[in-house]
Amino acid sequence: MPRIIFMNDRLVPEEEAKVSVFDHGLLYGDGVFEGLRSYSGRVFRLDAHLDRLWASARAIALEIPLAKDVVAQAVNDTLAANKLVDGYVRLVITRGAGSLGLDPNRTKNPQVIVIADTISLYPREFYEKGLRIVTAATQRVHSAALSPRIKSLNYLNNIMAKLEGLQAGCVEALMLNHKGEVAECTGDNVFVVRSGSLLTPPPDAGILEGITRGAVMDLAHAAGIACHEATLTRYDLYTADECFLTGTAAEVIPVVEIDGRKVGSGTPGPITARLTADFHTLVRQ
Ligand code: PXG
Repeated sequence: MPRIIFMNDRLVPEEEAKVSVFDHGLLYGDGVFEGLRSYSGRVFRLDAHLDRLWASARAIALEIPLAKDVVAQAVNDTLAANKLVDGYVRLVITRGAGSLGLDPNRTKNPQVIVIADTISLYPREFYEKGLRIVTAATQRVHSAALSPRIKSLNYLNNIMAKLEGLQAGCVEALMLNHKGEVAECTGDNVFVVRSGSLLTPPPDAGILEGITRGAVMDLAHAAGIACHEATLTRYDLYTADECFLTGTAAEVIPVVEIDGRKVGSGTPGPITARLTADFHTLVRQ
C-alpha cells in the first residue's frame, strides 16, 4: 500500500513526495534527522526527539522552517494518515536545493519530511539469545571534526563500521573513539552491568545521547539500580557481567559475545531482563 508522506506543509502520496537533485541533503548529507517510535498510538518521548532535532539543526546552523508544535502535529498526522498505531517515524530536515557548491547560504527551502512506516526489529531470536558483536576498526568520528551528538544526514562513519560488523556476521558493531575508549554501536548506545551497577559511556566519549539510553537510565534509577556514566574500554566490556544495547529501533537488546569473548555467562542476564521488561511497560504507559 502506498504510504502517505508529510512534505513541508501537507500530506502527499508517496509518489509525489520528491526532493530536488540539487538538495544539499542529497549532494552533501547536509541536514539532520530523527527516528521515533509510536506505541499504542502515542509517540514515545516526542518532545525529547524534537529537542534533539532542534539542537542538531542549531549545531549545523540550519533553521527548521516550521515551529516545533507544527512538526509534532505533522508526526502525529502522518502516523494517523498511514493508520499506524505501533509505528516508526523518520523525520528528515534537509538544507534544501542550492548550487553545486558547498555554500549552505546559497540554498533555499529546507525540506521537512515525515515518513511513517512499520519497523523491522532484529529477529526475535536475538532478543532471547542475545547478540554477538565485534569491534569495528573504523573509529567514531572525532568530536572536534563533527560532533557525534549531531544526528546529521552524514552517517557514513556509522555505515562503514556497520559494514565491518556485517562482514563478520554480526548485525551490530562496537565503535571506539580516537582514544580507543568505547563510544557506542553504529545505531545503538551501549551499557554494561558490573557488580550490580550499570555503566555507560558519557556524551564526551563521542556518542549520540540516545533517548532510549536516557529512558533506561531513568528506569534503572526507579528500580534502585545504580547507573553511572564512565569511561569504558573493551576490557570493561569483555569482563562485564552483562552487556546490552539501547536504541529506538532496537529498544533494549542483550549482547552475549564481544570479539569472540563470552560476556558473563554467555546468556542474557537478569538486570538486562528486568530493564527490558520495565522498558516495555514504560512505552505502553
Ligand atoms: N547512537 C547512534 C549513532 C544512533 O544513530 C542511537 C545511538 C540510539 O538513540 P535513540 O535516541 O534512538 O535511543 C542512534 C539512533 C537504524 C538506525 O536503522 C538507528 C538510529 C538511527 C537511524 C537508523 O538502526 N539510531
